[in-house]
Order: sequence, then C-alpha cells, then structure tokens
Amino acid sequence: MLDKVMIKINNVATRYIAIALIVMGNMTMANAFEHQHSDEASIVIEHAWSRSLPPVVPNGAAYLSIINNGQPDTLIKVSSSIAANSMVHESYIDDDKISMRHVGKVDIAQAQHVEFKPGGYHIMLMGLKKPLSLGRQFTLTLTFEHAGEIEVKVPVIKDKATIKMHH
Ligand SMILES: [Cu+2]
Repeated sequence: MLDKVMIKINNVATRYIAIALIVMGNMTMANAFEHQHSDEASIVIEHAWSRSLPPVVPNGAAYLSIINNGQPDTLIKVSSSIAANSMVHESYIDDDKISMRHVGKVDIAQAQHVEFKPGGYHIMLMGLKKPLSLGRQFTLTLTFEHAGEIEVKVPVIKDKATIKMHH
C-alpha cells in the first residue's frame, strides 16, 4: 500500500517537473526572441555603397555607416558572395602615401556612429567574382558579436571620391 502511494507521488512529481521544464523552455524561447528583436534594432546600417570599377580591377571596396542604438557591440566578420575574401581595412597615411591595414574587429560603443568611407574604414572585397559595374547591387553580411548577422544591400555607384589605394 505504501509502495503504491510512493509511486503515485513520484508520478505526480515527475509530471510537475515535466510541466515546469516546458514552462521554463517556453520562457527561455520567449526571452531569446525578445532579445534577438532588440538586438536587431540596436544596430542600424545606412548608406551602403560601392564604387563602380572597370572589369579588370581585381579588388573593390564597400562603404557604409554603422549606428549603434543599443549595447556596445563589435563587428567581427564581413562576407560577400561577390568576392573570394572580404575583410575590414583601415586606410592610413604613411610617408605621404595612403596605405591600408587589415582590422580584425571594430568596436562600436553605445550611441556611436561609425563611418566606413574612402580614406578610413572600408570593407575590402578581395578577388571579385563579378565586376563592380555601375547599377549592380550585391549583398554584404556583417556579423556582430551581439546583434549577429545583418545583411546589407550594396548598390554600385559612380566614384564619390578619388583616392589612390596601395596594397
Ligand atoms: Cu583596403
């Protein structure tokens, strides 16, 4: 008799644990969605553009503005199917010559506005698979530590500035 009662209690306990796990699971999922939603809105990409180039040019660059309305975040990766290899570069002046270096990560503080523009940060598109011809549009994927992946459409437009680049 006592054994039967114990089994009954155990079953009830098991059921409560199961329900508790389901409720907790749903809460975690709800939190995850809410979190993801707020993160998506926190990073805004604006004014993406790329300079049109003759088809023989092997590398190109993309420029954009990153606005962070949320928590501090870090741009950790860039990629695009238009190039074999995409990476963040920073132009700098060395011996009166404009050079560029690879930048692994770009920290973006809360409320910061980071401008990728000729002469500064840019997304280097190494080994173009298609020419950056006028009127073309390609997709760039930016990966942030917190906001995750953000896809950006990049229109190819005429030169906004003429800057000599050395690799
Ligand atoms: Cu570069």
